[in-house]
Amino acid sequence: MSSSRCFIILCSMLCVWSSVECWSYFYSNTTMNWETARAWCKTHYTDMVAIQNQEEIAHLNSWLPRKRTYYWIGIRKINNVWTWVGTNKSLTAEATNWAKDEPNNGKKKAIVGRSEDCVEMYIKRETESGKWNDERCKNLKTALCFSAACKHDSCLFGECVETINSHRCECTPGFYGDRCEHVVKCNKDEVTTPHEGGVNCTHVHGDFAYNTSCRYSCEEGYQLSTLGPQRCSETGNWTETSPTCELVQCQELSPPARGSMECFDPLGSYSYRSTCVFTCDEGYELDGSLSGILQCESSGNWNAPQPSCVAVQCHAIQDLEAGLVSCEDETELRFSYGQTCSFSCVPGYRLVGTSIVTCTSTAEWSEQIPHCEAIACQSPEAGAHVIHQCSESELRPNSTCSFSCEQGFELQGAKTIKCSDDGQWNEEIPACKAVQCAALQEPEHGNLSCEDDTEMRFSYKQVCSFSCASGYRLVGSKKVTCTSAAVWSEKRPHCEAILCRNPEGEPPIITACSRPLTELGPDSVCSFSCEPGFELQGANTIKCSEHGQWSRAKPTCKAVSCLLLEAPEHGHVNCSNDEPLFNSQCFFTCDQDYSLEGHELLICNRHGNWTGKKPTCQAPSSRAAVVSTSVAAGGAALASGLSLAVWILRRLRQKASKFELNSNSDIEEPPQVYRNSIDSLI
Ligand SMILES: *[C@@H]1O[C@H](CO)[C@@H](O)[C@H](O)[C@H]1NC(C)=O
Ligand SMILES: *[C@@H]1O[C@H](CO)[C@@H](O)[C@H](O)[C@H]1NC(C)=O
Ligand SMILES: *[C@@H]1O[C@H](CO)[C@@H](O)[C@H](O)[C@H]1NC(C)=O
Ligand SMILES: *[C@@H]1O[C@H](CO)[C@@H](O)[C@H](O)[C@H]1NC(C)=O
Ligand SMILES: *[C@@H]1O[C@H](CO)[C@@H](O)[C@H](O)[C@H]1NC(C)=O
Ligand SMILES: *[C@@H]1O[C@H](CO)[C@@H](O)[C@H](O)[C@H]1NC(C)=O
Ligand SMILES: *[C@@H]1O[C@H](CO)[C@@H](O)[C@H](O)[C@H]1NC(C)=O
Ligand SMILES: *[C@@H]1O[C@H](CO)[C@@H](O)[C@H](O)[C@H]1NC(C)=O
Ligand SMILES: *[C@H]1O[C@@H](CO)[C@H](O)[C@@H](O)[C@@H]1NC(C)=O
Repeated sequence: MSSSRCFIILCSMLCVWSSVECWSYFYSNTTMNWETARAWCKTHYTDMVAIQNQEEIAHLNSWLPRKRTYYWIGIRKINNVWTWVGTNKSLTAEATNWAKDEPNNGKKKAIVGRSEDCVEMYIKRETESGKWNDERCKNLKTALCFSAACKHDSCLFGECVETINSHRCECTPGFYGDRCEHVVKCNKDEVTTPHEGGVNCTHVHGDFAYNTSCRYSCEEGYQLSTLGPQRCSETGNWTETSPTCELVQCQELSPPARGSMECFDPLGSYSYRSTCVFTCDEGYELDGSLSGILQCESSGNWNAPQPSCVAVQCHAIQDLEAGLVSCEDETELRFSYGQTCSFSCVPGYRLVGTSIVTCTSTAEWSEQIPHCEAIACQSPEAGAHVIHQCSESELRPNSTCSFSCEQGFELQGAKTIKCSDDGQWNEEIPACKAVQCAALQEPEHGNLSCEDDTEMRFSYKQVCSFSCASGYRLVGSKKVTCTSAAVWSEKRPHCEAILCRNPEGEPPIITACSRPLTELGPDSVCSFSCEPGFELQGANTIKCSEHGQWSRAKPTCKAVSCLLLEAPEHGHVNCSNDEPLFNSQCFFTCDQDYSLEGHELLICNRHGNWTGKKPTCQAPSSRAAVVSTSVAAGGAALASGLSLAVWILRRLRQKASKFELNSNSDIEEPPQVYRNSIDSLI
């Protein structure tokens, strides 16, 4: 169909009045499939018809001629969605105009599987005239085209809307006018420049017109009262009233616990440029932050987190060697200011130093940290003569030391001492004392003298000596020594009176002493005599010497005896005793025919002399007896003088054992006169 078949009904009037081009419909004089129909529309006109309202449908139904195959319109199923191909907008429910039971995708015609993706419009049909039906796109139908009235510059700031045989402009908000050529303006005076700030407006469509956007800014430390930009809206109102610049506020601060805070606010409290200085109480210090000064920054933030005051920390205390630390607080704050820790030692150790320390405000402990020291007793200082031995090198509690003494000494005190838990010996350290022998007394009649005259004089190794008064002598050891066994080396001596032995003898000796026989001390004298018939042999007097010895030997008594008489020649003698002792009688007889001349009986007298001369036996003729008797008497006298001469002679010769007396005396006495027939005959 050619463009000449343009129907101008209302359009002609409108077009003239508004001097815009008209919206017109055209249709082909042949049938073709949908694709070809669309291409044909686009080649000769604007596009296939897009049905916009019922009014338009009614217009077409009345205006178009009836065709058996009806008309293709600009709706097609794309991706299963019915879409206006001209605008690529999907078909809305209210805009649909389907015939009854349509779209059915061809089910009624039983061509199952062949999709009916294109739309035809019934024109001048008996029923359902002006309604839509889905059809296969390959079918041949009349193309229904339109020619748009809107050109690209029909509306400046709006959408050109096609109307039947005309068009109109729908202005975008903010614009008005037939061609949307006018822009809405906002009140310029409402844009006020804030104190401490500025404003910068960007004009898109004209000064302070729609979409003019004003950006505000503030000096450092100030912030806008509103956040969003101020824009001129399509109603000509500003979206926002002009903001003000407000001083930046930082978060309010509070003084820290255990500390204080002082702030300097040049602009406002806790505001930009405010400075707060934090200080801590004694014993506390700022935690972590480098400085205690906080400044409010233009960002509204403090330059550092608010510091807190923490207790100063004393250095950590380690457990003691052999000891324990126990702190009041067992948390990690146990070494902080004001905290106390106490110390103890394990058994056997004692604390040296304080038992409790407190962390001071200067972060130092109040006292030096103590240490545990092994409890030890001092090595016992043993005195002289002490031998000791201890159980260990180190004298710990329960260690023992045993003591003994050198020989001759005895322990004074405990034999064993033990180190107590407090490091003291449980007993005094013993000493060794020389053993003591029994105290010595002076002997009776004597004196005692010891080497040492102190009280130690009877101790071990001491020597004491004894002496006796004159006239006494010591019996026993003169010196005694005290031995290690505490006994004296010797028995104690005693003083004994010096006495001479009792010289008294058995009869016939008779003793007479100057003093009683039991008291014959030095210078005592004893003299001796003999009973009759005996004669004393030796010194008759002896003297007791100062040593208790007699000056000479005790004399003896010798029985007096006469010369043994032999029988005379031719005669016999008959003596009463075998020995011619005192009172012995000898009776002489003569042989027959011989006559006795002289005493027939001789008696031994007390001087050892026979009472007469031994008789003779005379032959019957002999008569001279009387004369010889007298001669014999004279001869005896002569013999006495002779023996004296012999003694003198012996003295001269210095030797004559025959005459020595039975005596140890050096006192020479005159020789005794012995009655001996041989001697007498010398
Ligand atoms: C139909 O259109 C063809 C070409 O588009 C044209 O040649 C022909 O004359 C037209 N027929 C009628 C009856 O208008
Ligand atoms: C039409 O619209 C669909 C989705 O709405 C899109 O995928 C497609 O590309 C469009 N076609 C054209 C030619 O703009
Ligand atoms: C406004 O913006 C322009 C360009 O960005 C800039 O040069 C100017 O300084 C701004 N003025 C203010 C007050 O922000
Ligand atoms: C106006 O501004 C708004 C928001 O910036 C934007 O979405 C819109 O497209 C603008 N309109 C015009 C006509 O400039
Ligand atoms: C601004 O907006 C208000 C309320 O939305 C309206 O009453 C007023 O008329 C508008 N002013 C202008 C100039 O359009
Ligand atoms: C010492 O001995 C007693 C008793 O045997 C014991 O209880 C104590 O623990 C000991 N002391 C040490 C320091 O060994
Ligand atoms: C004992 O000794 C003292 C002093 O030496 C002396 O005077 C005294 O006579 C002595 N006694 C005897 C009994 O020896
Ligand atoms: C000696 O005399 C005694 C009496 O005196 C006498 O008995 C004795 O017979 C005499 N002996 C001799 C041998 O004559
Ligand atoms: C014997 O005795 C002594 C003394 O005792 C006389 O001196 C002597 O003369 C006497 N002799 C005789 C023979 O009688």
